Parts: sequence; C-alpha cells; structure tokens
Amino acid sequence: MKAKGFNSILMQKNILILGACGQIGTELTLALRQEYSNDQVIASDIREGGENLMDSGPFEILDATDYDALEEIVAYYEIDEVYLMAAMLSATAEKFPMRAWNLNMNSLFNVLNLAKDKKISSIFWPSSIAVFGPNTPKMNTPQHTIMEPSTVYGISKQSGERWCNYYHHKYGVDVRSIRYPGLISWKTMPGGGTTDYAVEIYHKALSDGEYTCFLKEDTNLPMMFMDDAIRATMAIMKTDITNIKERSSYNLAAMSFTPDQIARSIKQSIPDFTITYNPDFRQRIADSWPNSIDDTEAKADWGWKAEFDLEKTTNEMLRNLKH
Ligand code: AKB
Repeated sequence: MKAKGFNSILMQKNILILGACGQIGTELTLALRQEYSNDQVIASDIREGGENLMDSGPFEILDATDYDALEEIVAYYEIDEVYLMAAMLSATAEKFPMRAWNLNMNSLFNVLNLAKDKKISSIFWPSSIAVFGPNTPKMNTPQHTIMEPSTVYGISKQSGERWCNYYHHKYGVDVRSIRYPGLISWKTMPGGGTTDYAVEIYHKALSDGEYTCFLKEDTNLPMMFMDDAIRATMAIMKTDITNIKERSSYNLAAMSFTPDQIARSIKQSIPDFTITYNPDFRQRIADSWPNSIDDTEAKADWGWKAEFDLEKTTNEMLRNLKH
C-alpha cells in the first residue's frame, strides 16, 4: 500500500472522482485540483479523458460498479472523500432501463458501503430535478413535495436519495447531495440528457447558424451554468457538517428558460441564428419535470447563491466556444 507521508501529517484529504471524464466530472476534477493539490485529486473513469484532465494529476481506469477494484484504489491512494459522478442520464436511461438502474444504483451502494465500513469519510452524490414527476407542483417546486418520478433515471435518483438518507441516519455516513438542474458548460459535452439541447444549441449556433431543437419552443426547464454548479458542489462539501440538514438531496436553482428564450439570447450576438423544432421522445421527459425550483433550504443551510443568469451564461458560452 502507498505511504501517505506528509499528507496524513498535514491532515490533508485525498479525493477520488468517479466518472471524471463526464460533463461535470471534468470541471470538478480541475477545480478540486486547483483548490487542493494535483496529487490529492485522483480522477477515474471507464475511459480516458481530455488532456487537461489526464495530464494535470493521477488518473485511473475504474468501473464504479466494480466494488473490489474501487476498494483497491481507495486503499492505494488512501482516499478520504469520493465524488460519484458516474451515471446514465435521462434520455439514455429510457433506452437501457436495466443498465441505467445497475450503474446508477450499484455505484452508489459501493461508495455508501465504503463509508459505512469506514474506508472513506465523506461522499458527494449528485441527484437531479428528475426526482420530480408529473404530479409535482411545477412552479417553484419545494424541497419537500410530491415526487413520483416517471422516468428510469428519476426513479434511480429518487431511490438513491432515500438510500443516502438511510445510510446517514442508520450508519452515520456523511453523504451530501444536490439536485442539479440542466447544466450548461463549454469544456465537455453532456451525454444522454434531456437538457443537453441547451449546450448543443450554442455549438450549432456558432458552427451552422441554425439548430433543430428536440424540445418544443415553450418547454420551460430549470438550468444552471457549470461554474455555479461546481461552486455549489465544492461549497456543500466544505461546509461544516452541522449545516447539512437535508440528507436526501438539496434543491438548487439558478435560472429557468425555454428553447425560444435561449434562442433569443443567442440572437443578441448572432442575429442570423435560426431555430426550428422537432420534438422527440425527450419531450415527455421534459414535460414531467418542474419549470422552476425553490432552493430556500440550500440558501439558508450552507449559503448557496447563484451567479449566472441566461444572459451571462450565453455570453460565457459564446465567448469560450468561439476560440
Ligand atoms: C438530464 O437531462 O438527464 C440531466 C438532469 C436534469 O439530471 N441533465
């Protein structure tokens, strides 16, 4: 086993990211490497990622559903904290329900059990607005309300939240979670989500000057720019344990918009940009989700505050993707 050396003397924590090559995982790894040190943040995924991720610190090929392999990496690097970012998202999960359930649930049980057995001390696990369903109040959806998700992904996220809550109360596991809205970023493409249109549209606006949207023009969904999502993730993990009152997952909000509104905001910079609509199976998923989220508890408990609205997001996306 690797000697911990100065790290343990200085009581610094070692961090493992599972699913580090995905849309959130990539940016989270880079941000954590800036916050801590490159050597303290171990990136892992079932495939290799971009150069920025691979070259800036340790990387391991690791399947989050393989408990033995995971346990070995945790022991080797003397991991304290795990961020479980590996998951199958809403649109892909509808096509492969059992694969989605197995990946989303087995990976979660693996990290929960590592913490239960005191092999790691804390976990971040992302939930989603997908925990809500057609019977949930759509506007300003509260923290505690009717959920009844109607998608495979949403069912796995709601179950995951119940298990996190259970492991915390039964075994004292320090697992913290956020219900992410749709995330908009320029460094890594999302994959297999219903909110992915809000990233694709910027790429297509710049490359083709037009975009065919797979959701209807008036589909209003909660969204967030990636910088806000990363800040929230790091804030919830850094806050004192006594501030965490929700052990299922926290509602989190920044903005809500429709495809028509995002297209209009792009037109401010690219006046010739055109959008057409060709809704597919993802429309039903989107229709089952809230229009906007009430994140009073995250604000009150650990000081959450969003910084990016639609205009700021559009400016950042177009500026960075232009290069
Ligand atoms: C998806 O669209 O599946 C995700 C999510 C809202 O969790 N972006």
